[in-house]
Amino acid sequence: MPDLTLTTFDWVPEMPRGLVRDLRVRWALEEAALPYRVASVSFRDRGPAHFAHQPFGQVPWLTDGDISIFESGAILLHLGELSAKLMPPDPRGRAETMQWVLAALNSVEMASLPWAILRFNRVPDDTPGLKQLDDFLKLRLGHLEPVLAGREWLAGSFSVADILMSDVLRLVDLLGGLKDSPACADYLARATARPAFVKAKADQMAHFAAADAAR
Ligand SMILES: N[C@@H](CCC(=O)N[C@@H](CS)C(=O)NCC(=O)O)C(=O)O
Repeated sequence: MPDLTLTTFDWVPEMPRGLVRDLRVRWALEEAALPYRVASVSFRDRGPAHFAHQPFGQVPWLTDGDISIFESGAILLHLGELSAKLMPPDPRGRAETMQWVLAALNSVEMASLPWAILRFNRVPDDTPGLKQLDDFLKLRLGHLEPVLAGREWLAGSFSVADILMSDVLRLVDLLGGLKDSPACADYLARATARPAFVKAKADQMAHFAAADAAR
């Protein structure tokens, strides 16, 4: 049995609650019914022990015994090796899952995150670069749309690739970016209706609410 501890911040402001990326890891752990603990690290004071696990001073990271892994994509691939509910064990299924994990992070999130930062900050429509970022994201979503219209999940059965892709799309949707992408929106609705997502999100909200109560 693996010995899994997920580390996230002890507290964050209201805004990112429900979006902090420990949710991706919680979701995968809940899907696979793997037992795990949640540990906290200070949001305000990030010391050398934090940077030793996550060189950018961010969260999440996961320890599995004496192995420590940062980057949500790498953590989910590690968990995929532990459960067929997260990654099909056959070579074709593994390859498909891995390619979609990378596509979620390196093709879609790479376009969506800079867009989201500007949209979240409600910059004026004539902000230099905004139109290029809008167009870049639309291009990516336009290519994802027929893929998701033709299948329920990215790599055959539900996998860590779907956790990453739908979590990337969740932020786009919150900022109004899926209005012209009905298949992406339906996929996101399917993914976030899963009991494991619902529990993971509720657990993250409760974790930060408990920190408020303790302050
Ligand atoms: N590429 C990293 C990004 C991690 C990340 O952005 N973490 C955020 C929380 S969701 C964070 O720690 N933000 C605080 C900061 O950057 O100082 C991953 O996917 O794990």
